[in-house]
Amino acid sequence: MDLKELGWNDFFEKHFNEIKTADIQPARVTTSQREIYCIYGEFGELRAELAGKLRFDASSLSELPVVGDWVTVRMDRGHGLAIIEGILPRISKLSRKTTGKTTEEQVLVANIDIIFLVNGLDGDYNLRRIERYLTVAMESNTKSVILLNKTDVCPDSQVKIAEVEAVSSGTPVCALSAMKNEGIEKLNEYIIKGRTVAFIGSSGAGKSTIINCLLGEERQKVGAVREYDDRGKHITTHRELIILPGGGIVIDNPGLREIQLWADEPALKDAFTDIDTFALNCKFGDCAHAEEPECAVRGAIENGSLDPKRFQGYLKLQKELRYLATRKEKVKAHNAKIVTEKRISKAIKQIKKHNNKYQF
Ligand SMILES: Nc1nc2c(ncn2[C@@H]2O[C@H](COP(=O)(O)OP(=O)(O)OP(=O)(O)O)[C@@H](O)[C@H]2O)c(=O)[nH]1
Ligand SMILES: [Mg+2]
Ligand SMILES: [Zn+2]
Repeated sequence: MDLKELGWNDFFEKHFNEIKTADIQPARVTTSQREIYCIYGEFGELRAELAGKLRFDASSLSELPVVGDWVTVRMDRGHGLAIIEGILPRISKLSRKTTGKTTEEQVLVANIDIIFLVNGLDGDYNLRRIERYLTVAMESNTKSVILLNKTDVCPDSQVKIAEVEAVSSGTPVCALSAMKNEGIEKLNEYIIKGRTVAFIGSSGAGKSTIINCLLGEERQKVGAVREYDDRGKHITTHRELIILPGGGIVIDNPGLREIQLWADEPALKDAFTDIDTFALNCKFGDCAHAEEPECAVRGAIENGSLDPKRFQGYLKLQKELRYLATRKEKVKAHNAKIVTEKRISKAIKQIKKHNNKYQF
């Protein structure tokens, strides 16, 4: 397989050339399940495992390969396996905070060119959730498109499109019906040979159905949503990178139960450009838009230019991001300690090895 068709470009080439040796080659991760990977390279498709050193040296989850990563591999011909020795730097990544109490980054997918934020126009429709997804996507160094799927079950899709455009901060909005195969052609503008599109959204929004439309076959399993609330049943269970017949690359993702933010405050500003613009006219540069006099953001709410629910949503995300920032600082200090300990243990091992060598 030609690497360019898999998304290889000058950026990866440059980094690969810096570490190139005769027995390693680049490959792209297409699936990853419990540390068993599937990779594509010039050799075709192979199963791969992590080299012990890569796992040992990783100081966090985000340093392990994910779907979309370009990795360097060595062939273990005896076992018909490839061994992943390293990860090439990522051009982009889409991350969330891991679920649960730990403050750790979970990279969902790497090296993506576009994110399709997929929403159903049925019971899945939720403006506040779209704003949350947008904030996550703004952090990723990637362009996004908001897809509003299931126009066939929505009598007022034009109204919904306008509502979403009003909160999308310039991110394009595309309405379609995957079931009726209507509007799919609008996606061709973004699906380009050698470029990678990640599909993100809640379960049941129709990610796999859209991918099947693009593939022209029922490759991805799809499943009905619950009748009483239109929620999906988590039919897709693992991420997968798929090459379309026309050459575009898509990544199907399992529906996200929750997407906790892993972002910094500039991402919030990018997702709420209107509030950021109103704030320029607040009397105080550091206005929190609470009790301060001459607050242009509160003024915008009063004169109807800003929906108070949108502002409440913004404040909630801002609070979450600020809390995350303080947690991140603590974790950073803790991780630095672990790295130092690992270095010391490595140095001790080397000294012991050296001493053994010269013992008679
Ligand atoms: N009415 C209607 N139903 C659709 C449309 N697209 C998908 N569906 C249905 O929505 C349900 C969920 O579709 P999936 O493609 O499995 O959704 P998903 O986003 O991949 O869900 P997970 O894999 O669970 O994350 C299925 O019953 C689909 O047939 C559409 O355009 N209109
Ligand atoms: Mg699916
Ligand atoms: Zn203000």
